[in-house]
Amino acid sequence: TRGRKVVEEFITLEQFIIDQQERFPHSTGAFSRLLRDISVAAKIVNRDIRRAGLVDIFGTTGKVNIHGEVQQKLDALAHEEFVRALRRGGECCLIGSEEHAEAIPLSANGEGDGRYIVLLDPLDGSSNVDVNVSVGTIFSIYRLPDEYETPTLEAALQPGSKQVAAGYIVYGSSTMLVYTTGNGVNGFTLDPSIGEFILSHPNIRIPKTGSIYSINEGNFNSFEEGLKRFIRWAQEEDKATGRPFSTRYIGSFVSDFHRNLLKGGIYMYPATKKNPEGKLRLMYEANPMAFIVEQAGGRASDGHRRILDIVPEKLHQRTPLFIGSEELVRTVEEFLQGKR
Ligand code: P6P
Repeated sequence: TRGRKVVEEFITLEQFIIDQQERFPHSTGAFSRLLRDISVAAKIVNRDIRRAGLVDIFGTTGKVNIHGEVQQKLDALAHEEFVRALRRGGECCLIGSEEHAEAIPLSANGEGDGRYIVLLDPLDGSSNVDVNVSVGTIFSIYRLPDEYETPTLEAALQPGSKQVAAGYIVYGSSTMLVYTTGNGVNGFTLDPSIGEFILSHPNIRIPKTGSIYSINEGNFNSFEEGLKRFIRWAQEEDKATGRPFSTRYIGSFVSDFHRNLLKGGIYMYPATKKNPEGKLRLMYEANPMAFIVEQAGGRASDGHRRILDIVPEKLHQRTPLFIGSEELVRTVEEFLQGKR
């Protein structure tokens, strides 16, 4: 240590994945390689986002995605980077992406033996990039059920309870990758000087309650009565329950979710006049975050049903979403179900 800074012990994501794999002696390593492929794509997208202001990748492609939303160039770039990384890695046989109307089979005509399905929101909240607000990627991973020889959309439409892993990358003041495989939730921060994700938030637990709520109150008039009552309740003075709550709404789900996961709080995107089914998509927004929040001790519902129990019918179907600290989600459910 003569004159040299003693490097703190740190664990890279790669090392963490290998350590986790050793808990499953029969594992072939395919899942570990899939997670690595995702982390490589995340680093590439991170690079693209960090330089967005410098090269012409702002603005839109002029195309609209299947939801009628103008596709930002970075949306398309992020989608392509993840598809390329997953195709190159060979462990994924089918991708469902917000940016693509149909599911994308990767092992065309049966070649390749990838047995994992990845659902993806390549860049959620991308309209925030050109105003320098954090955005994120969300991913959800299923196994191709044994009864399927080749991957089909039907094989992808599994309830969230069947996910083998879920995670997100938040491209914020630092870039973090947070994921679960059903053994708790762990967060890794990218050290750009060495290009490695370093374990920075081991075993994340969401506080049982909190005093932050995230919702677009511009839609207040179209909220159902129970939700209006919850919001009025949240704004009453009651020191014992930390009220009045604070609202924090960034307009970027991954960022709002990540802050609430660490500090406690609830994110709500209910049915509104403009989005009568809610705005968030079940397969690649609500399900992965519901898996993560439950693994961290929180709760996620559509106001009546557990998100992970919803049996999907369409790749891009939407759902109302109430997600975060267990007590806050239970409270809003009581208001929505007329019990308060
Ligand atoms: P609104 C971004 O488009 C997004 O899908 C989420 O990231 C965000 O929380 C929400 O929509 C914002 O929607 O209707 O409040 O602008």
